[in-house]
Amino acid sequence: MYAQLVDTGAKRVAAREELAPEDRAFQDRIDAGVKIEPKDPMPEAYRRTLIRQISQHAHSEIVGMLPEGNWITRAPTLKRKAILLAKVQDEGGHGLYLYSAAETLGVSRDQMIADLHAGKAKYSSIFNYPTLTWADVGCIGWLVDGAAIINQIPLCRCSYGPYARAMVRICKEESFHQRQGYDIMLALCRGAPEQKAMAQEAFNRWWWPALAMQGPPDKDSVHSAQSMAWRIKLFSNDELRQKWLDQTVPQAQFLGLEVPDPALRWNAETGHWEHGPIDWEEFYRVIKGDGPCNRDRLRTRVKAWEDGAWVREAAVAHAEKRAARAKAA
Ligand code: FAQ
Repeated sequence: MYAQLVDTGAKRVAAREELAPEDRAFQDRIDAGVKIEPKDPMPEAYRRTLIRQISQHAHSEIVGMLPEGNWITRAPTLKRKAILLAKVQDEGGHGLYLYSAAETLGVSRDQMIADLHAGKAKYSSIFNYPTLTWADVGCIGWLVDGAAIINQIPLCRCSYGPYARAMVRICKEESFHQRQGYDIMLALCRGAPEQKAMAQEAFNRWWWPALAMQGPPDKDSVHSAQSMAWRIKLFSNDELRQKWLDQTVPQAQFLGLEVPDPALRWNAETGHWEHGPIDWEEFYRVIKGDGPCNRDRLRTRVKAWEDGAWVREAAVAHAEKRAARAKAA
């Protein structure tokens, strides 16, 4: 269902002396910490890498509305419902900022959405898992938004100006999201034994997909080296995963939840937690379109797009009428 790796033209990181003079000048600007803006000259592969990453990030935010959206009508209290509504709406907003940031690179929003719907563009693996109980909403906020913040705080300092600026506001909102998820888990873990059991059961299902969502291990990450040279990525996938693990294990312990990894251990020498083997076969299956909910997620997005056609047409007609009226006046 999914296309294979998008060819950005960057197969390996070229040594400085191999670069054409204009690419060397570009790399010098990156190395000096200069932000690249839309009208600045940039290598075609840099532009394509950013379009790939930013559009996939935008798609993740939009598709990411679906698992939690599933619980808006069933949130346990009015307060939880109001919070969840606001959170899901924030994710939609993040998608829109990110589509705008990607548009500055010369790709149209319609094209990006067409690529998503055709299965050519990816979105985060994590949103292909189902939300079976209310505790899943807690786990998404706590674990998934927690992982997203760790990935996204460094992106506020990435080399491409519009992406970095979009990330600043997004990160502020994500930190509220993470806390609301943890608050749900706290309420469940301090509640009745059935609630605690529900929290543990959801945690067991989300743990491994959340650990994998920072991307393949560094040795298999095809884009990391070049993206780090261009300061699109400031940390590697494994570095981000480690930060998430070190942050999350003590939080799970505070909740009284058991991490579903018999090999999990604290390494006193390194001062880091270590996890057991991740099932990368499952990860690749999911990102190629064969996860538990991939088909359902895409079907829902395509239907929403088709059902909304009349709204887009009406908005265009309205804008044209206003422009014609303004011209006549
Ligand atoms: N899922 O060479 P790398 C959120 C793909 S937002 C699917 O390591 P890269 C907020 C990758 O695209 C979550 N595909 O790639 C929220 C590439 O395939 P391609 C999204 C994945 O780009 C919370 C291939 O594997 N965040 O959660 C995944 O250097 C709650 C090889 O991988 C972002 O997008 C994956 N997990 O590093 C919303 C952040 N991992 O493109 C709602 C920005 C890897 O060649 C509710 N993105 N792949 O076909 C990034 O930082 C990077 O793109 C990575 C991947 C780290 C995701």
